Amino acid sequence: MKKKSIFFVLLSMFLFSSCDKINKEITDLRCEYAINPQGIDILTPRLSWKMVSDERDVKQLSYRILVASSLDLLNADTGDLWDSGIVESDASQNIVYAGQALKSRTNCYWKVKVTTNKDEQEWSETASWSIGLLNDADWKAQWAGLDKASPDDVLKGKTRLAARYLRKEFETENKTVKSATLYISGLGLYEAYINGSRIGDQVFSPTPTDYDKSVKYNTFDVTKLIAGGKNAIGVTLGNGRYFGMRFDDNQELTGRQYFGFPKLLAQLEITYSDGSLQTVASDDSWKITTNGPIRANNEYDGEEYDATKELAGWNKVDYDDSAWQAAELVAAPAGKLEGQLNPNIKIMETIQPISISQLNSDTYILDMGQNMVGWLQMTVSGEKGKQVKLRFSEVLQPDGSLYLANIRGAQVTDSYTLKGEKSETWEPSFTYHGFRFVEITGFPGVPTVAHFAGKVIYDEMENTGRFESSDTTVNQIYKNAYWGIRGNYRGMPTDCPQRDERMGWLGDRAVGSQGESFVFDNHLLYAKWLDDIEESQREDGSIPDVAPNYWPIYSDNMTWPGAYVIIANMLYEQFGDKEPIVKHYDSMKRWMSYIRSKYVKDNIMAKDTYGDWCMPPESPELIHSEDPARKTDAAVLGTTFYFRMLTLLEKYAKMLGKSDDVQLFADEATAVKASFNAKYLNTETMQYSNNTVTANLLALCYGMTPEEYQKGVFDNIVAKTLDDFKGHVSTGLVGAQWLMRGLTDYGRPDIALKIVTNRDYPSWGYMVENDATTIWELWNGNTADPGMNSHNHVMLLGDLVVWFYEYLGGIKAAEPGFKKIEMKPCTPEGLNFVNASLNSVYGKIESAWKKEAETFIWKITVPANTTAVVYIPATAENEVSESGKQASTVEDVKFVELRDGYAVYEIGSGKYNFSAPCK
Ligand code: RAM
Repeated sequence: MKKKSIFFVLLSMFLFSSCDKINKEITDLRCEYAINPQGIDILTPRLSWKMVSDERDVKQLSYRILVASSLDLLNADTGDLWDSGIVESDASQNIVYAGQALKSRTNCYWKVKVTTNKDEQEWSETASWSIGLLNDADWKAQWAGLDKASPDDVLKGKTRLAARYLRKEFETENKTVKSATLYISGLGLYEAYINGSRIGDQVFSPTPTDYDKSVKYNTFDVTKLIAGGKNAIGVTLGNGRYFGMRFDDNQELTGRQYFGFPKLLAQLEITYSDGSLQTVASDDSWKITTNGPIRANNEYDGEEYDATKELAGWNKVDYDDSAWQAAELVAAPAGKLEGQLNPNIKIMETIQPISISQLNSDTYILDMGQNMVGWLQMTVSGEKGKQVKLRFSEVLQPDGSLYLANIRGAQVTDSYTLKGEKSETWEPSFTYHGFRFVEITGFPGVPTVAHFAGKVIYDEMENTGRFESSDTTVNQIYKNAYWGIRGNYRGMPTDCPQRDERMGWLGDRAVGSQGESFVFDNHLLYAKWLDDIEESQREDGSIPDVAPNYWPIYSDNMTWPGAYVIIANMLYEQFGDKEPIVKHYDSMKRWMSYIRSKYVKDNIMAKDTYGDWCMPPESPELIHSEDPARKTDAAVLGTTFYFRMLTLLEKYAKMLGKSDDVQLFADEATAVKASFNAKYLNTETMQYSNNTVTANLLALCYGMTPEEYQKGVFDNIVAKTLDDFKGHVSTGLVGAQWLMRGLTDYGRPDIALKIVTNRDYPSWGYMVENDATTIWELWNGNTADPGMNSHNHVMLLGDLVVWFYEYLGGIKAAEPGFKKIEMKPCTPEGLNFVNASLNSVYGKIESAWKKEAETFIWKITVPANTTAVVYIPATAENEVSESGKQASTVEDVKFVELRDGYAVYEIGSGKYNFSAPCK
């Protein structure tokens, strides 16, 4: 060890022993990737933590976990449920709980202590989880509701249904309340109150599922809300996806859009300090009314609220509910009750409108300045009975009125009838809109921007990534992507938030989900979506194109259902979570067997449904290209994806130790590759099929192209992109999944940068040029047929966001979950700096590079307990310095080799500052 480092070790020993405050911390304790989850039904949950340290090369050497059944025990360092003992390991993710068997309602409090190569740490902060109601017998509550419509309701076509209000008063016993827990599911959506206080700040709960297969419930600690003596619990039920929004006129109340009338399951358990338990459970002793202020609520059509019908005090004690009727016991949904682990949906941000203008005497147009998803809060005062109407759109017509053609059949109208108080502030409960503009009619007086606020609503997840560069177009595209991604999370990833669709289309998210995982901690949402997909699998093995399958479309192609297999890989690589692969392997395999036996002939999968969807059309008004030269052969799409599935399943089989399967998938992949190349690769012209960029790119990037043809095939991609598309995007959404990475991997990052900085058609920059603040569904979203023309879709992003982070930022997982990071920034001519960061499961990774006066300067942060392989653009090792010294002489920096124009080093955790002359 060199002298200096001995000095630092001694100094740090002195520092640590002389003060309690240490510069390393254990934070972010998670159970099953969630922070303090309540009511889970996983009996051997996995525990994880992060280590924060500014020091270099910090590694965990051992850990000890304590899990206790009470905080007091944990504080006394007693793990009555589990004491892992000291485990020598660097694992800080997914430690499987191996203590006492956990039962329904168990509260678990836990903490962890680690030793590192630098020191022994103090115990961490405390975290917790609780187990929900595991057995049918635990549920005393019964499903209650009203299985019929009231006079204002409409059960045909565009449905209309008033919200249902349920209430129950109860008295607590004359003892001290130790704890109170509410287990609740309200279908489609619920809002719950105890003694007038709202329980939780979630909206649109529980998150949507195929209710015939599963139903989520939420668990809340409501101890603080329980009063001595009389108490009241009240719940409002909205329709959500349970009471469908559209029925066929001739087929009343049928189809996958209709599960039933709203219903409630609620169980409040009060535990007294003497250990006794009081249960208040939903049943027919509750009262119900449909005669409240929410007259209609529907995600497509909006919410109608009549404040004159407010039921003042209905969710508090001593309310006169004699006009209400008794709730009925109704049939339980067929689906299995499950504790919801994926995040709830919440108001995540509030934005102020930027302007308001008068369109005609009674009509105003409000501009939020951003295409957003959520709802509008309004403050108004006026005469009782006056009605204000709000209609929402993403764009305006040239005359300044709303452009509603692309909303299709959605009515997107909220209305509020005033009760006549001095000032009334209202926002809806059970609807949401995708909008930038709002048409306001009937507003008493003159509305100003101050009367309104935009509530941005999506799943509560951390915004884990930051990205900016020296290019303003790139930055605006990233911002548009950020708004589009957050706007299309709704307990499932949706295709769009504004028209009468909002469905979980699989193909849109295949690679997009990976890009999104750099921006948001979307792990639990996608894990839940894989469950939705599995639940939608048919007996015969077929996987649909939409899940949950509110639109049952089983068209049997590879590119849409393939997202099931691809996203499991994303969760493993990006978050280090193997579980989705373990859990879904059999279903994936079953799907592949189904496809194989039904469609694969001579190793070719020729069935496809959507083609290279949304290939930029040759003329501005087309939705889809009609030019055969732009269309990629169905069999090319089908077979390249089929091959990709085989290679992923081979990888999964290996991980799971299924050696027979490994062999089967590997052999089949070899055979498919050979047949595919024999049939579609022209070895003279080195083109696949009709030479579309997508055909060549998929074969190349999936590793199907024999080595000797790879350069030729890539040259064709380049020629086609530059000659026929003049350096513009040359694929639809299937090819776009590999476009940016493919161009960069094979040596043309300059073309990738050109594609992303274009401001003319077709490009993401063209959208920006045309004032888009989100990503469009179509490259020609400003001119195409409005029938399929959402202004907030994320599918055309392809691998763009992955490219921003992995390539421009140089932040890529070399080992699952970023335990080892490959930091290899791509620094093309034309970009002068990139700042990127990702708060990974191990901690924050940062990469900020700039070109300054002929010098490339790169500051990076590697989280504790991880390592990185860093690539500095350089032609010789001695050109590279770290914090002012030649890099190879620095203690914590290990030179590996010169490779492909980079000097490669291995480093441990900490902050580094590299520089080298610009190449
Ligand atoms: C559209 C959807 C979706 C796409 C399908 C094929 O209706 O908006 O994004 O996946 O078509």
